[in-house]
Amino acid sequence: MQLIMAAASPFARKVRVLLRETDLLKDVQEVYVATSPFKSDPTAQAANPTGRIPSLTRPEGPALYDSRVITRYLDARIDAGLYPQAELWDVLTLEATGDAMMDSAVSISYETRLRPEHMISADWIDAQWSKIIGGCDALQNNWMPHLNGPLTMAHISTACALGYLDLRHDVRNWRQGHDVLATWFASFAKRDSMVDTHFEG
Ligand SMILES: N[C@@H](CCC(=O)N[C@@H](CS)C(=O)NCC(=O)O)C(=O)O
Repeated sequence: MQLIMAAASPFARKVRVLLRETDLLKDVQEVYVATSPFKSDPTAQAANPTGRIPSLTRPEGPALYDSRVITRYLDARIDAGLYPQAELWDVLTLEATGDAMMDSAVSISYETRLRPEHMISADWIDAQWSKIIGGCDALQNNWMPHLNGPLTMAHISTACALGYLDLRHDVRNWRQGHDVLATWFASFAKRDSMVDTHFEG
């Protein structure tokens, strides 16, 4: 199998952390591409008609895409236990929370990095950032017992979202008012899977 990905993508990082937390890295080749909303990479486009990454080629059918589909598929392949039945709806909601924070964070990156300066909307950026802070609030106020429990995709999605905030939006300081979440992340970020997928660029 091939994972079509970029090192900076938080969505791709979810899958890459999963591969390292399970025994699946040996079965998946990581294929680096450079893609953007304005210019899709041909390999990314061939695997996913919308040109987005990550996508996963697999032997038994067409490529899979959307990180949540890929992580669910890989988990099911080896019964990795990252979506425990007893907590399934909590895990899925938490994974969705991390993904939504990534959506907003990536959208701020596109707004600031890809648009001509005179077209950048400060209101749009502020609105997206308030969604991210809403996610941090909810994680810290409601979900720490889960995040302090056995590893699930909720942990991985949360950590990849926070890691991306550090990568691209460090100056906005998501840690302010989120000390408990920040302490959790400092510890989780030391895992080999996170260190191995850490990107600065
Ligand atoms: N919901 C998707 C989001 C994927 C996504 O937005 N990926 C970005 C990179 S971080 C992308 O491919 N952007 C290029 C584009 O939008 O064409 C997922 O979870 O995989």
